[in-house]
Amino acid sequence: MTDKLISIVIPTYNEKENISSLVSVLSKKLFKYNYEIIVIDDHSQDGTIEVLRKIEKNNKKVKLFLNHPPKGLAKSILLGWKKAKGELIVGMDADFNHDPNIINNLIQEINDSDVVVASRFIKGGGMQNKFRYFSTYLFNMILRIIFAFPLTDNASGYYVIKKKLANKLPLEEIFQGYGEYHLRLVYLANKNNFKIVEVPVYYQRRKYGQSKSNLVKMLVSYLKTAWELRYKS
Ligand SMILES: Nc1nc2c(ncn2[C@@H]2O[C@H](COP(=O)(O)OP(=O)(O)OP(=O)(O)O)[C@@H](O)[C@H]2O)c(=O)[nH]1
Ligand SMILES: [Mg+2]
Repeated sequence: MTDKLISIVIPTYNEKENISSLVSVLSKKLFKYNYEIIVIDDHSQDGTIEVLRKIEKNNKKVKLFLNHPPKGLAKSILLGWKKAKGELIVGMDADFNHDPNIINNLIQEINDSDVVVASRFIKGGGMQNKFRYFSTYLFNMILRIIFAFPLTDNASGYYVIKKKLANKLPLEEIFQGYGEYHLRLVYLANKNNFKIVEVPVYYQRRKYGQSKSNLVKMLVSYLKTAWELRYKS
């Protein structure tokens, strides 16, 4: 698959300290591939946009787009998917939670599957933040047992997907809210009989900057999303 264009889609909000080093790790890892890096920023206030404009000038593979207000993680990612020209889309965070060093493992697995998801909960995976690790593990057990979700890590957010197939899914419905989009994506991909494979990933703590996620809010909206997928879709 090395000849096919791969679009790496990265949403950013206040990631000034992370984005340059992420782009440089990705460039090293992906040198043998045909790729583009699509960054969708949500009008960051910390200078991320200025940093990205400089990167864009020197690196033709990097393309910056600004999300149209209102601000939103999932809708930013959808904008990235729409701008992506690749046959394969890779989704990942900018803060090094999603280890860029294993990106090639994800890309290799897509040869024999439709979707590849990086999982913290299979052999070789894990998470530096042990509280998050155990709470997310428990949450994924509930997703699997009660709501019939397909994966060990349904809320991963680090994935590769074949764009042609992805376009068969109701993308405008999927990409709403915050990280819930990933629950909808894997649930509906499985329901549509896409072949999904998981590869292990070890989540580091974010390198610099602050988390934008609110755990309690996330738990409530993720459970609501799981309920809707299981009983209303
Ligand atoms: N475009 C856009 N990007 C966002 C928004 N919120 C977060 N992001 C980006 O989405 C990614 C994930 O955000 P994080 O704050 O790290 O959230 P998280 O990984 O779920 O939570 P942590 O485990 O606490 O890091 C990062 O690349 C953020 O910069 C948003 O509203 N719009
Ligand atoms: Mg993060």
